[in-house]
Amino acid sequence: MIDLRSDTVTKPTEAMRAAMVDAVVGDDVYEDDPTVNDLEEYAAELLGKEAALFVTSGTQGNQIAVLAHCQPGNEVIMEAESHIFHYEGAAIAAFAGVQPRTVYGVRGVMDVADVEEAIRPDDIHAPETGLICMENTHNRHGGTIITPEEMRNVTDLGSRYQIPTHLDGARLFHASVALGEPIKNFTESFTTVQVCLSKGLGAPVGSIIAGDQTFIKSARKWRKRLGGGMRQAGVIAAPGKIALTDMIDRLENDHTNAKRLAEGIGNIPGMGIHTPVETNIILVETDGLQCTEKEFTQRLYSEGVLANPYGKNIIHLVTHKDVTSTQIEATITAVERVAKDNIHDERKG
Ligand code: TLP
Repeated sequence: MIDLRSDTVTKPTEAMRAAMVDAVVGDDVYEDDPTVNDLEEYAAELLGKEAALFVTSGTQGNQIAVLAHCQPGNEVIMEAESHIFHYEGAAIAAFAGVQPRTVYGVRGVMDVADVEEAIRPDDIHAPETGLICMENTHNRHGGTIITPEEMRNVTDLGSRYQIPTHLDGARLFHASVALGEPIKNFTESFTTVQVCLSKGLGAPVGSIIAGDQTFIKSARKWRKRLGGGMRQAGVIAAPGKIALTDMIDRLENDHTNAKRLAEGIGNIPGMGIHTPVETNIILVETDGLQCTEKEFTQRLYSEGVLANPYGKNIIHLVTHKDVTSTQIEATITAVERVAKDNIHDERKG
């Protein structure tokens, strides 16, 4: 099977597996697991923040940020297609007792005037704006990159209004590699940041959240409350460190494969590419076919390719380290076969 559902499906490398076996461990709730401490120190330095915390998942990292920054009754500004809004089971409402205020962004980039408009005035009727969130790269917009400058427009606004800013950087290293800009350029203006070790970087589990010491102290407590205080967590932190030291530069291959895949699929009659490919995510349009996107992915499955339907007439494909360029060509051939059988026939109407 060629698995293009997500870059979460990657298997740990041999080096990661060996590091798991050899990891020196302690009890991380007592903060004495040396492998976890080493990962957190390394990540804090890499992201240009005072401190960092190893958390179980990207979702947990984002939730901890909301919990640590906000009070119940606050409102959180976020992009309308963001992961926090779409895919986290309304956890910000369930756990933090806050409500989302969505702002639609072009390519995932919120217009700073729209964000300013969404900030609540000091009024007895209004919730207080507790946090502004951004996402980079932007998943549902098709792996689009938000430049450090575009992000700074929003974070500067946050500073002016004294509202903290949080970056969901599940795939931030993809943006950094694609633009050839150091990761710190993307993180420095945010109050807090979350990066995933398991999206494209190949680690089996885990994310990092980073910010100042006060935030991390609060985040550590929230992680414990959420049941995320792990004990001999060094066994999973060890591959996480390898994700950060050895697996970032190779993301360029995934971007090259994604561009080739988009080019190949874009040339197939009946198929289109929704958004120009910037990193490792491709949104494929199936409007020109007479099957639904769900039927299309079922047919692709029988051709040996796993993909996720993403919305009306849209399929989501993601390249990653476990997909070779040969498999990219095989995918194009499989898509071509399925499309040919389903092409909209004008004569039949
Ligand atoms: N996204 C997953 C699904 O939940 C959609 C995927 O397969 O892409 N932020 C962003 C931008 C993400 O794309 C994801 C994962 C997360 C946060 C959450 O990370 P996890 O899955 O570790 O909780």
